[in-house]
Order: sequence, then structure tokens, then C-alpha cells
Amino acid sequence: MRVFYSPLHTQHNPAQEVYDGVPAPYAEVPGRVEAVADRLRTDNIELETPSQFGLEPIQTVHQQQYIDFVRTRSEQLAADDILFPSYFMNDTYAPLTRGTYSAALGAVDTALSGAQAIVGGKRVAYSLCRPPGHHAGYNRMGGYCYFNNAAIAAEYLAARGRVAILDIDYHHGNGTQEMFYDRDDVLYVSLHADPGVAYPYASGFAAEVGRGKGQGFTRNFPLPKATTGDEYIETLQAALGVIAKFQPDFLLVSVGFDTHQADPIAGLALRQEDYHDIAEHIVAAELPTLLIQEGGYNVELLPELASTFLQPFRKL
Ligand code: OKP
Ligand code: ZN
Repeated sequence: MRVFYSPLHTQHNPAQEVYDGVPAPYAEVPGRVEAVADRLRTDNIELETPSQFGLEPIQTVHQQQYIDFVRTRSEQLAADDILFPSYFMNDTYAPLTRGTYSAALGAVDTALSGAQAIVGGKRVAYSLCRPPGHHAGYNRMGGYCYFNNAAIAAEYLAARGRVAILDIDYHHGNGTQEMFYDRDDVLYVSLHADPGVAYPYASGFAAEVGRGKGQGFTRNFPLPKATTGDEYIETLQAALGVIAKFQPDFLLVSVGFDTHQADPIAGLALRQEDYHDIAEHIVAAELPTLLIQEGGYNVELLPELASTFLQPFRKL
């Protein structure tokens, strides 16, 4: 397993999000990824600095005006400014700060470096991305996401084979789903909290299965509140069955640790040991696998959860 990490993420550190019209502390903090990085170093895992891929891969999934908007508006801000723009945004959970563009670019390079490693023949790579990406749409930021790291890496891989995306973050990856909704060469399969009660509310229902020639190449598995590890693994097996049938050349996993019972913003009931089992099921798919970090907000637990999850991948 190769691991990629960019220190640029620390430049993105908004003071607040807005929840129900009221400012609230920002849950997606730099300490999340710093805590995981420290733990991996303690585990003797080498963290590699990503290569730079430039803007071209980002342009394969995002609108040029949107990319320019994120760059210019964030770079115009003063060091302590925060901007909730009225354009190009889905919700009040992705403000711009001066370092946002540069951090988001670093996250994309982190994802692409992982993709490059598995194209080069490595069985597994883990991209410790921050900010996360799976809610970012063609021309919209939202849910702590600016550029869709997973979708950009999936496009990179799709130029070289069939790609299955397995999204195991607590939240539905509405941005990623949207980008591949009409396509039959990239499969999107997601397990997430029931969107009837959880962010992003408007998508992730089981009836969303793709459109046109993409019909059947999107699959959603919404889960009830307080779903336990055993129930989760059962659904995961169904999802992996769908993926096996698709016969992908590459597997990309959007990984979230916000499915844990002690996550401060979520509502499922997984426990630490469940992440080991989840990883073993993913390993059993026997595919070149790119793991991309999305959410997970219990900063104290994250190092343990990441270390437990990565353990079955380490030897690969
Ligand atoms: C990003 B990722 C909760 C409101 C929703 C936004 C959640 C974004 C999650 N009070 N907050 O998928 O982990
Ligand atoms: Zn999430």
C-alpha cells in the first residue's frame, strides 16, 4: 500500500459553517487529517508527497467558470475572511477562505497520485485527502467539498479501464453520482444514511439508478438510523456483489469514518472493529484499489479508525 498526503490542506480552516441559519463551529477541521497522518507515521507507514497534475484533470469533471470562481474568490480574501458565496454553491457547508483553492488543489493531487500509483501496478493506494470531495458537483461546492477528488481520480482511471466507485461515507456522494449518472463505464455504488433524514436530503434514494445508457450503473443503499456493523456488512456484501458483476478494472473507494457510532454529526452505529471487517471484504474483491478519504469528524477516534481500516491493506 502506498499513502499520499499533502500539507497544503492546513491552509483551509474556515471558522464556521451555517446550520439552520445559525453560525456553528466548522466540523471539517485540519486536525482530522493531521491526527490520522501522525498515527500512520507512528505505524511506520510512509506518507508520500503528491505530484502536481495541474488543472487539466479537474476540467474533466468541473465547469471552467466554477474552477475560476473558486480560485479567484478564495485568493481575493484576506487571511481571516470567510465567504459564503451566492453562486456555485449547494448549501451553507462549504465557505471559501483564502487558502481554500490551494488546499482543494492539494487534495486533487493527492487523489491523482494514488490513481497513478495503481495504474502503475500497485495493488492499493490510500489518498489522505482534505478537503473531502464527494459532494462537489459539476459547478457547485457543498458539504465541505470544493473539487470532487474521487470523481477526478475516477476519470483518470476511466481513461485506462472500467471503474467501480464504492462510497462508504455516512453521507450520500451526490456530486460523484451526478457526474457519472449517464455513464455505463463508471459504476457508482453508495451505502449511506437514509437521505430522508440525513444530509444531503435530496439524493441517495434507492430509486436513483442512473439514466439513459447509465441506467443500472448507479446503485444506492440507504440505511436506517442506528444501523449496526453486522447490518452494515450485509448491505456491503450486496454492494460488492453489484461491483463484481460489473467486472471493473479498478475499484475506487470513497472512505468515510462518520459511520462510527460516536461521530458527532452522524447517526449510524458502527464500532472500531467493523472497519477491519469492511476492509477485509474490500480486499476480497481482489481489484486494484484506490482509497480516497472523505468524511469522519470524531478527531479523537479518527487515528484509531483509520489505522484499523488500513490494516488489511498494509501488506498489499
Ligand atoms: C461531508 B462528508 C449537519 C448538517 C450537514 C454537512 C455535512 C457534510 C458531510 N448538522 N452538514 O460527506 O462527510
Ligand atoms: Zn460524510
